[in-house]
Amino acid sequence: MSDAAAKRPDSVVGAFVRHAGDSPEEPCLRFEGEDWSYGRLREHAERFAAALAARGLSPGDRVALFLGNSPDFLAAYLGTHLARGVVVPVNTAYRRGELGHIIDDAGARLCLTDRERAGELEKVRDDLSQLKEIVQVGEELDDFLGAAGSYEPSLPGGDDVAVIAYTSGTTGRSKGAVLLHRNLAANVASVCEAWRWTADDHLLLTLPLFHTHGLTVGVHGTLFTGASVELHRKFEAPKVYDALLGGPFTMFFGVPTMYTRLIREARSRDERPRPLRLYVSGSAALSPQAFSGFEDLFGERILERYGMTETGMNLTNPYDGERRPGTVGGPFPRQEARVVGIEGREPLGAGEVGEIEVRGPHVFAGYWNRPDATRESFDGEGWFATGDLGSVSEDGYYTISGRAKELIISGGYNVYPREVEEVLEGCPGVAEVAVVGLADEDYGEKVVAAVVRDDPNLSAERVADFCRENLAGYKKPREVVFVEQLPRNALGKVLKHEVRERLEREG
Ligand code: MLC
Ligand code: AMP
Repeated sequence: MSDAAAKRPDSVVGAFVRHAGDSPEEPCLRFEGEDWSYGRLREHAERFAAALAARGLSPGDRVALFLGNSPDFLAAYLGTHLARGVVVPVNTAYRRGELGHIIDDAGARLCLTDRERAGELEKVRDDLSQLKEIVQVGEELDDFLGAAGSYEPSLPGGDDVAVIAYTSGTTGRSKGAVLLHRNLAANVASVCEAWRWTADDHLLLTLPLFHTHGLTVGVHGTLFTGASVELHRKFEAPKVYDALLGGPFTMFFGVPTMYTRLIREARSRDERPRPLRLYVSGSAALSPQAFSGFEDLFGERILERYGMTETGMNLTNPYDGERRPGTVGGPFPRQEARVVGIEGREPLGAGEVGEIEVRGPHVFAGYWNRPDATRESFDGEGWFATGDLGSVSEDGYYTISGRAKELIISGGYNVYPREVEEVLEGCPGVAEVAVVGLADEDYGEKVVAAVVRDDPNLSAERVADFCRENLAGYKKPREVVFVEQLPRNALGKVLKHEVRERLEREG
């Protein structure tokens, strides 16, 4: 191992504690006008750790975080790690079925939530036998922290589980990706090196913290380097534009929808923000039009990169070299990627389209309690099959051209058609349903359902509402089209491409 590698901390929380010890007064976080130094955030995190310990949390026990972006989220995240626990972040849009499954599957014993989300959690609480306690931010959290005794926090080891992050599943329920502290530390070290992230950086972060992009890139990079972040509850284009006009930021990270909305915002304004050091896009494909539209208005070439929950960041356009629109660049330092044939799994040459595989210290340890799914995703030599289709150019730029998995990405959120279909099949009046993704100007792709109804009075609104009651809002079909029948092959399988073509023609 090189000297540099040997000095790299094997956990993000370890790096955070070191910065907080060396420079407790340095700014770490700004949230709704309030400043949090490294020392203050560490103190809050340690109190959370102590409170968990007082409740009998043992190393490896799971703590679910079902709350919006806030300093409490960060303190609970770091505090759980300081108590040697495992964090299970939960998408705040999830409804009872999705929420209950994750908390139950992970066996979380405590869940931190906020006022907006607590009601949804209450609906499933009785079914969650392993969940001992729900703590709501505010008075309840104050009491929880107040009951903590003295506690000497200890840092987790690199091989300890840090996070179980749930990814939507192609069939049935979502699976928990088990990420070790050393996976996360290795990935963030590579990201910081590739993007020249230093303690002088100040990030504007409006992504949700419960997903990879906001958490393991935005937050981890900040804490790993000893930099600072201004965190917003959510992305709102006018507010972000104002912040960019006035703020001392060096970086902004977003999904393509955020960039297309910022372009629209810029077109309605006379003033332009001064250049930042780095704008990064990921989680879904950035269109070449958005890339050039942004460059025209903001004077900067967005750096596009490619990642996923199981691996963190995999491929990146170069910081110094050419940022090529429509591509996601090449592997981060110390990580590998290749394209293989879908059937034979043989490595393919430049320009040939196959499935992208990745390998390296950043790749997760496997799916929680799903040895079958873990086995299916890895070959015997550590290569992880991403499920994304693509090719690599002679000079090493990867292009994502499709998906081996049937997946819709709407505004950076993943929606598996099967999950929506399963819910809609339970909607009274629905006989058959096929869900597909169609192009959408704002969200990139949108969820559309073709429905065969056996109740002629069933309305499109009712179908969407039924979905909304049972699934996160972003999974709800934006359009519902009633059809006489679904096209099927000789084996009775629905021909999705025909459904899509028909809906495109009629849309
Ligand atoms: C919200 N809504 C969406 C939506 N987001 N509908 C479709 N697609 C989406 N992405 C719906 C809500 O359910 C609600 O409808 C209505 O829109 C208004 O809600 P909102 O919160 O005001 O939404 P909006 O401003 O449109 O949000 C857009 C967005 C947000 C882009 C700001 O979706 C977002 O923050 N996306 C980021 C996702 C992300 O972090 N992905 C990273 C995954 S990690 P109703 O009817 O319910 O009221 C990953 C790996 C990697 O992919 O490489 O990074
Ligand atoms: P998730 O499982 O939520 O982490 O989503 C990961 C998926 O997002 C990947 O498997 C890709 O399909 C997609 N993705 C991430 N970044 C990009 C990108 N830059 N271009 C296209 N797709 C992307």
